[in-house]
Amino acid sequence: MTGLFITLEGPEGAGKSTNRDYLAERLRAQGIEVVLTREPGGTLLAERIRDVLLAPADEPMNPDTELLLVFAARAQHLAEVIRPALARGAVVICDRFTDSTYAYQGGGRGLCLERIASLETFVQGDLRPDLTLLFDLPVAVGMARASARGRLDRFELEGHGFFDAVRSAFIRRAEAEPARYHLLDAAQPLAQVQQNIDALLPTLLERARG
Ligand code: T5A
Repeated sequence: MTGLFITLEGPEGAGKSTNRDYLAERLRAQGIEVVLTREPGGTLLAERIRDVLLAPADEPMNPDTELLLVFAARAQHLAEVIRPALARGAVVICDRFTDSTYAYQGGGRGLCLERIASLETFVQGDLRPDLTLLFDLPVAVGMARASARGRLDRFELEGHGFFDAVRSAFIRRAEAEPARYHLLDAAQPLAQVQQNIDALLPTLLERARG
């Protein structure tokens, strides 16, 4: 039995966490087992790596260190949570996954995409998301939402140029793989975004039930 692996991607403040919970509720209401998780994080050890990645620090983090920490957390997360859940047939909904690495470490930091791709294969083998919902919105709108929550993390302290590059990288990936990605306009009111998610439910249920 193999489950369904759904990832939610997009820039800061796009509504991924809000809609991750919404989608999980809708699927659970239909009797589907859903495992909700996030990256970086998802296990005790991976959450400790997340803390290192997100905490602003006096010593600048080398971009290669950042990349390796992201994949170290992912290796733990895959082994402890994602692979076992998929093996028992659950739907895994993950708030960010490797598309974020391509967007932030590749687009934002400018790291070589081939290097990211080789780590992806090393850590994941041939496991890739079945479906990725990309919540797209203008950088300024997302940053305003994220800032309204208060203290900014190490990534959120980056400037607009960084986030423009992140957003463009996500869009390029969605255009390159239209069968896997579903693009959502996350600048719309939440009720409208959730109506658009509801429209996907029949297909998701069909795929989740195999
Ligand atoms: N990272 C991660 C990497 O660099 N490489 C990687 O490989 C990975 C996996 C993680 C950071 O790590 C980096 C990227 C990130 O910088 P995070 O906290 O998981 O950080 O991610 P963030 O994007 O920072 O999380 P946010 O909470 O900021 O964004 P969300 O989850 O997209 O947004 P959400 O749902 O929390 O909503 C934010 C606010 O907006 C409101 C919500 O109510 C909330 O107040 N909102 C809306 N308001 C109006 N209209 C709508 N449509 C709204 N949708 C939500």
